Amino acid sequence: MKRYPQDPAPPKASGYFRERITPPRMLMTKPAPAKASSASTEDLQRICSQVRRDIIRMTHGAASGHPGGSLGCTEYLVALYFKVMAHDPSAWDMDGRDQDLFFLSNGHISPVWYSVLARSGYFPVKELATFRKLDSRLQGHPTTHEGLPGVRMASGSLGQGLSVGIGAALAKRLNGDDRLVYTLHGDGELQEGQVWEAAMSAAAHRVDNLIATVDWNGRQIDGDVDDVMPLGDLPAKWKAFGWDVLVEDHGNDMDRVLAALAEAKSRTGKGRPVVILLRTEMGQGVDFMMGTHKWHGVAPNDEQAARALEQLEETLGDY
Ligand SMILES: Cc1ncc(C[n+]2csc(CCOP(=O)(O)OP(=O)(O)O)c2C)c(N)n1
Ligand SMILES: [Mg+2]
Repeated sequence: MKRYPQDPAPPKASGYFRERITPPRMLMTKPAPAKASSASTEDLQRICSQVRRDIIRMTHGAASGHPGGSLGCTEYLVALYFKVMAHDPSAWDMDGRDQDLFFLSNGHISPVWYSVLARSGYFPVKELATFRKLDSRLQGHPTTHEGLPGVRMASGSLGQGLSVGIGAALAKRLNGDDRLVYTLHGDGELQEGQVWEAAMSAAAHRVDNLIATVDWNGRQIDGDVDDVMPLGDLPAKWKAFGWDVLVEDHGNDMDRVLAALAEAKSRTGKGRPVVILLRTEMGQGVDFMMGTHKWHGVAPNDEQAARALEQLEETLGDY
């Protein structure tokens, strides 16, 4: 259409969109907040035992997968999903507004995450039997393509979870949503450069509604982290990148994990992102899987699975 100088100017794009933008979330009625649970330490330890059984049975059933890091991160994930996070599995959606969010960046430890998701009500526990099977929603590394409730990003490729977590935390800030974002990373994963770009940006943008945790087990896929590519003074590094740093040396002690998460939470909202450097033991709970990197990504055979299960009490019923 031909335009003449006396015609009123067309609306600017910014004005056009401003008129149609949804009202800010903070002006809407908030749904009932998702509640954190009141589970006792003993309850949580019993859940850990069952989750460890699931990890052994899933990797054994698939004859592949990553039991080592999964066993080491069990206390952290059980604490998070069964006690600390405010979340409602029955109201799960991708946005997770008004809920605490979790992103697993070291996606190879999917067995522990899938078990915790199922056991906390995101999908049927019996679906754990499909781990790593064709057409299963429980792929070896989580993806969003399968539509598995609880999974909001793909994480087979290491190094991306912090970037995604920061984006989610900024979105929460924009939406007036005061819930927190939690992320988990492997220590070997920290060798990926994107992590440090993300760390820098979180400090620059004062992303203080995010709690990142590093599974500081000292092991990675084919050796000890110190032998493959040492991380140096890790607490000093995170501090230098502008983060509030917490070191917890007992990442497989439920009370200590709970205390670390509570302390981290108390440090949110103060202008800096928070990181917990959590010392864990790869293979924790199964004697012959501890003290080595060798169980990073090896499934137990029949005899090994039986020996492992003898060490882990069945507390909630096997799937
Ligand atoms: C970008 C990228 N590089 C390499 C790999 C291959 N890889 C999978 S797990 C792993 C080791 C990661 O070590 P860590 O994060 O410490 O995990 P842990 O062995 O402690 O479970 C590597 C290098 C990958 N998945 N993605
Ligand atoms: Mg590691």
